[in-house]
Amino acid sequence: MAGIDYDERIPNNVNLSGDTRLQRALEDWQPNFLQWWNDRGPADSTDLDIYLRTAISVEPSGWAHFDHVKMADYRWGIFLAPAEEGRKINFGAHKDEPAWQEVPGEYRSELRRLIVTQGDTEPASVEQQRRLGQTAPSLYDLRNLYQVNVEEGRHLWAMVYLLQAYFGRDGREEAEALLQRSSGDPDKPRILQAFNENTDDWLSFHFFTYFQDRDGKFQLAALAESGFDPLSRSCRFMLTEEAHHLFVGESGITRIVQRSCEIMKENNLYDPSDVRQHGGIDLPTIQKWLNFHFSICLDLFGQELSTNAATYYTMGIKGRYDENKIDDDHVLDGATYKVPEIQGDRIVDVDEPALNAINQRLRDEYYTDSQRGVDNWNKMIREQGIDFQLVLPNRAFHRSIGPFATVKATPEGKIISESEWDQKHGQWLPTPEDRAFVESLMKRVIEPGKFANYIAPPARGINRQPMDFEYVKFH
Ligand code: BYC
Repeated sequence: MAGIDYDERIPNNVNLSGDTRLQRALEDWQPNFLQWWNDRGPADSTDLDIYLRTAISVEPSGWAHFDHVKMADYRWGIFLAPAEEGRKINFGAHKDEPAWQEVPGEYRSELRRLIVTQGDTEPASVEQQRRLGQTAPSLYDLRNLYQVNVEEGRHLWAMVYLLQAYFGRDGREEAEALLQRSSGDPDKPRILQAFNENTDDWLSFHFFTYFQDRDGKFQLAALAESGFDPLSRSCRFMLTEEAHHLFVGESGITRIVQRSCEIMKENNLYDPSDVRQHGGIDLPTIQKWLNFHFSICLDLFGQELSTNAATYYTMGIKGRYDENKIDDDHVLDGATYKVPEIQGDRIVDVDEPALNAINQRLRDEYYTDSQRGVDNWNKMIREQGIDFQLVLPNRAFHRSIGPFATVKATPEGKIISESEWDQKHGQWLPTPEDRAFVESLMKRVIEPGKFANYIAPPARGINRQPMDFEYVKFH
């Protein structure tokens, strides 16, 4: 069942040709998508031949197929993970009832809202990364950027399919609106704030894929628990692609940190900031970027206490991470969860109804998962004998959503006055000078096997290709 029909205008495994109304609606949307990709997708990429991985089957055993593809010929399609026979809803008020194959009428607007919010992030990320190809540090990295971009484009298709197939006229309007909002546009911004930020340099790109795509991992996993089966199946397949994006981020930062350490050792430097004079990105600068990206991503989990999230959970449309592995009643009757609260100038964890703390729980899990890569980077720095450690900032630092949005805090989580913040935030977050410095290093390298000076080569090539493989062919 999982074969994908590439002869169709829209490759799919949802038997699109058996539903002419839907097929027509999607074929109407397709030229607008292609126009959007042209105008706001990867700049100057149309004529490139890129070594891409495409889905040929959704079975875990081999959906990835590698080949050079001309960007202009790339085909986005609609792929759902295979249906699980007899799947049941495993949480909320409908626990143990069969999963829904159609939208339950009374939950329609909440479901639509979740799908629209998820869908909005996908084109947003492509827009944010639009110009990065012009400064890629190698062909290998350029190829990874485009791989990420085409998959985010496909994730947009996945959400548009759900909107058009299950939400009638409203869904068609929402599908159009997904192409009309635009990252950073003051009049029609993207829905979630982190998706309106600039991602203009490759240090930002790698932190984006490490931190922001990790929000994607957790949100998609929570939506994969949904009682609305088509959403669950879409998200399950999207998650398989997300793993590569996280790899790009984690290995990208590893390579930048590694290079920074190498430059210190090659030149007998003791002060990490001296790395700048040798064309590398120094560890304190990397820490500032980390602080920025991590803190804006903490906001992506919503308010610490959220009745929206409680409602989604009770309705059975958005669950918790790994819902099945949690040992409780899955309705959260009388359960509590620790949530941070500001008391004077102190942050105190207090017990709140677990139902209202669903967002907080997911954020906590995200925090723990984010720490793992940081530990690996620190291990590498230590092994080089360098006295510096990267640290995730406290959850109160630089927040715009939830109780911490009303206060200023240091990366260690000490609440400080506005005036102290004004004096010191340049020590913790990128300043215009820091950004100008990092931008000054962003020069395109396209000779096969060569890498910009600030980033080490990867440990191995994509799909076991040699390092000097022509991952992207220019014509
Ligand atoms: N920015 O009750 P709350 C990905 C709004 S990333 C701006 O806590 P809720 C990807 C909120 O909308 C994953 N506004 O909200 C990664 C609400 O508005 P109203 C994306 C925000 O609903 C990289 C109000 O504040 N997927 O896939 O519990 C590349 C009250 O908040 C923000 C999803 O997010 C914010 N950060 O939680 C490509 C999953 N946060 O009602 C792709 C779908 C909150 O007052 N979305 N607000 O008008 C959701 O599950 C929820 O919408 C959220 C928010 C978790 C985001």
